[in-house]
Amino acid sequence: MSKALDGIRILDFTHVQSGPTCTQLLAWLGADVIKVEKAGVGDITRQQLRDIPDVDSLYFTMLNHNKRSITLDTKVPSGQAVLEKLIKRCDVLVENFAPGALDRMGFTWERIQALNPAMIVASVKGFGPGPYEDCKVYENVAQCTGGAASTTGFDDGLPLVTGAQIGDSGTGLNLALGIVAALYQRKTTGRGQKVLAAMQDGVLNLCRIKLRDQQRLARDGVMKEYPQYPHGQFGTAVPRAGNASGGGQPGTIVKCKGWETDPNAYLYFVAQAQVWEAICEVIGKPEWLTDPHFSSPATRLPRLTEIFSAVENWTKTLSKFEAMQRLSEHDIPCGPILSMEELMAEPSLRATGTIVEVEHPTRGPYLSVGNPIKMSDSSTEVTRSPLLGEHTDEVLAELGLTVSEVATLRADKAI
Ligand code: CAO
Repeated sequence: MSKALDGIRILDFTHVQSGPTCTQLLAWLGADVIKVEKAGVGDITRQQLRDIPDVDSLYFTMLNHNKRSITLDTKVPSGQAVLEKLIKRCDVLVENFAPGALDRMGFTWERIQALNPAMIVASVKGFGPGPYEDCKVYENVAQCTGGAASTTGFDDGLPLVTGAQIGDSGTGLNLALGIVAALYQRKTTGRGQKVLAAMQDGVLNLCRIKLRDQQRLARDGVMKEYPQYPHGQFGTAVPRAGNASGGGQPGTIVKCKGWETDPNAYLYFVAQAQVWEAICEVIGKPEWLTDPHFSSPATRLPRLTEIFSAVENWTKTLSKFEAMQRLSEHDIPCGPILSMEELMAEPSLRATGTIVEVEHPTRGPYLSVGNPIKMSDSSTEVTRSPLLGEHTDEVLAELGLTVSEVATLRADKAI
């Protein structure tokens, strides 16, 4: 089977998480991704959070599948000459260095354009143009500066970061989309372009419902689906809403059987208006059907605590899976809180390739998250991440380097 991005060559200058997420996705879509790493060092994540001594970490392997790795010191002249050849040969350069690093290396946008006017130069940065554009940024900084932390957690607690890597992986996905769009536009213009995905922008984009709520709060002074209503206080900024639903249907997390000892014996329950009748029947509150205090979504809003407590009295008698089964029979939206341990063991996720087992020469088999995008005419076969510099000779040969040029690179410690 052919792949969507067959024939596209990516010069992958990415490291850590955000950029590698982007280039891994492009590789899964069929692009030839050549990861350039510092000679002798490599992507810093190869060594971070190692679980087996001297073996590439899961952090690295899980973000760099289906790529080739070459080592190259791009600050010495012989290394820079190779980089020039790579720029001429590739379609896209992807990087997520600290701001200005590519320029300091001597590869400005103008120079890259002169070398290859069709090249797309795609970057992840922490911030877009503005007061913070020169700052280095990691995941949680982006979550804090993009609006996620101030709106995550409970009213009486600290701002919280979430385990979902919305700043890094989320921004990597944005960049991948920008690259694919730029490749498409190049078909008509023949020109490359710069693509920028800023982590603050990416997080804010994912927090758009909170910007919606900020404007509702400014207008009305209150938001009736928030846990602060009706007894708590609203300030001027959108408060943390705990586990309240961010949409028009109220929801929360309720305890299930075993919650006293199992930290994940919980279920997300949505009190969807369309199935209110079924909810009342299932949780044993048929009297609410005729009670005017509960008859409409609007009259229910000040009583959400009472409603969810009745739901919980019922869910506490069942395991989260039993509760989901019973609720689903009545089309009541809900979802068990699944741990990583449970997700790892879920057969349907293995069957679809969402979780894959990969064989690695020094690590042995490990699990990874596969391509979340499924295409009928461009399948994904996840292959292991490359060892450091595993493809250096192969790529240099493709670039047509002579034996003496390769010897110079070795003498310069550039590869
Ligand atoms: N050969 C020679 N030098 C190389 C090289 C190579 N192959 N690859 C990288 N380098 C150099 C860079 O040119 C840079 O040199 P200068 O500082 O002299 O310009 C240096 O290595 C370090 O790069 P860096 O500043 O990007 O790395 P860092 O570890 O200090 O910072 C990070 C890491 C992530 C904070 C920073 O890269 C960043 O802010 N990136 C943008 C935002 C981003 O993607 N953050 C998410 C990271 S995932 O959590």
